[in-house]
Amino acid sequence: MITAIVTSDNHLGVYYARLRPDRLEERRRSLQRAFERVVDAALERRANLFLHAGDLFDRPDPRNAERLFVARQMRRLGEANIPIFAITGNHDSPRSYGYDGGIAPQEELAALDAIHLFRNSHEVQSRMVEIQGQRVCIWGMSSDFNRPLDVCPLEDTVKEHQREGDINIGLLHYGVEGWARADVQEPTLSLENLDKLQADALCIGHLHERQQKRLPGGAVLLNPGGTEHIHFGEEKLECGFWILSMEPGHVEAEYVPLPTQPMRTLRIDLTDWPAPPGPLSPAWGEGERSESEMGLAKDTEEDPQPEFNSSPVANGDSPLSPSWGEGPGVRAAIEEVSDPSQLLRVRLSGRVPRERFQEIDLAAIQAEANERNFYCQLETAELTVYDHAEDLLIGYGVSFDAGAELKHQMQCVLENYSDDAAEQEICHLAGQHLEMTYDRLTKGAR
Ligand SMILES: [Mn+2]
Repeated sequence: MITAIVTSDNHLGVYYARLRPDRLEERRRSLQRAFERVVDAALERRANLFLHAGDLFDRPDPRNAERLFVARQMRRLGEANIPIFAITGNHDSPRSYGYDGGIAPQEELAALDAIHLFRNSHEVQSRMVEIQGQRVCIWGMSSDFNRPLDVCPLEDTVKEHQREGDINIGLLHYGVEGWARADVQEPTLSLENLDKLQADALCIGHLHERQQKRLPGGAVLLNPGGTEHIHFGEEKLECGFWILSMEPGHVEAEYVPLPTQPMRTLRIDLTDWPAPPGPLSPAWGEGERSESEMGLAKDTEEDPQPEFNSSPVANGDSPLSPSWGEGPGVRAAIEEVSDPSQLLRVRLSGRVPRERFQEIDLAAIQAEANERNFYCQLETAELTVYDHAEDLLIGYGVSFDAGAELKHQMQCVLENYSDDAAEQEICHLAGQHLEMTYDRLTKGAR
């Protein structure tokens, strides 16, 4: 029996914005450890082949730390006489000829004869090796995501392809018809062309969900998926690698799962959360928050608590409510799911009036959640902010025009603060001055 270890999508060196530098290093180390476990398995099981289906690195120009790590792992395999065959994926292929001289990071290892790289991205290249008296043909084609989206990347090369060897194994890195998401626009391999290749096993990287399928011609189609969760949204996917056991006319695949760092997405819809105080209501912006404002006290005569699911539309007379930005609401929800070893994504969504949105201290929530977790990414892209007075849609997320926002706030103050003409005039002048100062200070910066 000939055995091969199949892995892909290790994404070594991946970067996370806003992850503390020491934790970023730790995270990158755990991605390395996942790949190291695959190499460990190859050594323990005395595999005959180590097959890599692309995206070993997260970038075409990995850091020296990742290059050194990979060199050491390849050396371990080399010392155990396990040959390595690899292709590049969309992440570790330069997207243009100018970028890094158009050279993939795997070329360095290939130049030192540590791996065999199928570097060509427009036709399948093959290599024959003899293992246990069998002629094993391994072929591959590196990925090129600049290809036309509507043509299977194998369309031209499949016509020339001849089956060779007693056992025939292919390496590719693209989405696969039926497995790829319909809404993602990228070149996709057709099952028809894959079947025409007459392989015994087809190892295809790229999609991070592990898959296995048998084609009509008998080939085993394998997608290893990742060896760690790379991006949020992948937390439910298994991580691991495949072990192929092959003899002529017979292929079996065993999936080996790998442990992962906890990852989670928490969705908080703010639409029906308790209403905020109306504009310029007594407690607005005043000193310390009382217990009742924090939502901790029972209802009182003069300060009744709104229902938890009360209307999000507030008016000037609305009662005081828990300040959900600062108070127990969002923070409690995050605290409940927090775990010091976890990568947490918090997705705020829903329709929220402007005043309530301004109450949320996003930076403070982000900072606290980052303390309670290994990492927290706070997202507001699904949050719709509107002006409840005009029911006017202001924007999505947090990227407003600060100048326009300032003017709108001044307008609100003018309308609500006082009926006295002299006071109104003072407010108006103050507003004009503020506006001019803002424009002067941000001139050229916008
Ligand atoms: Mn990929």
